[in-house]
Amino acid sequence: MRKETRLVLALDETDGAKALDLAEAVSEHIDAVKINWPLVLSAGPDMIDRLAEKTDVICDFKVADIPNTVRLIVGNAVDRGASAVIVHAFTGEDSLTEAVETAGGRAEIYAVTEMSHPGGTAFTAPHAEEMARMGVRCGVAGFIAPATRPERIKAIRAIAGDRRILSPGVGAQGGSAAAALKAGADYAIVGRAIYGADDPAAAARAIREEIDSAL
Ligand code: NUP
Repeated sequence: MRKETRLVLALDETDGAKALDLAEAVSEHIDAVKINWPLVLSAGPDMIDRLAEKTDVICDFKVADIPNTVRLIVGNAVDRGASAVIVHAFTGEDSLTEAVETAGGRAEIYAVTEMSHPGGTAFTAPHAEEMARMGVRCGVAGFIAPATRPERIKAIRAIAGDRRILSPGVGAQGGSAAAALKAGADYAIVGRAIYGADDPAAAARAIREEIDSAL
């Protein structure tokens, strides 16, 4: 995954044709597209293949399962062309290791340490550092840490070393891309603030400029 604009589009638009148009419209402002269940369930898993022809695709499936099922999900996403898959870390070392081994050299695995919404403070935050240390042992490419709590990005950065940190929670959830990057994130993940804007390309450009000025 390239690291130029430091912006990842969270493409939770559920209309497949609109999603493809959106990805195209903002392509010069983003390093990758992250897709999640809303798009895949409404427009089909073929969206992975189609988007992967144009850009790096991160499959945000937040895989949380036993190792065998993790292998089946991650393998399917990577075979379709995903550059990265997001998995939950709380499932433990065996599931996380299975994800990393299944992706092999073909794709990256990012582990969720702490979720960005208010509920993320209840169960994920108290164990985030522990999960990040486990992720490092398992060989993940990086972590998902909350732009809504930049001080928590700092805490994960202290453990992650040079692994990558991707931060959702910008815009609609109240976080700022600049603050997330200053706290140690490598990329800001932004959904509604871009795809819900009247002019998504202009919205993406504005966030990208905010990121540039923070670096
Ligand atoms: O902790 C997380 N928070 C979060 O918002 C982990 C995530 N993967 N996400 C995802 O990022 C969420 O599911 C959505 O796809 C995107 C944020 O979208 P938005 O709030 O910018 O619209």
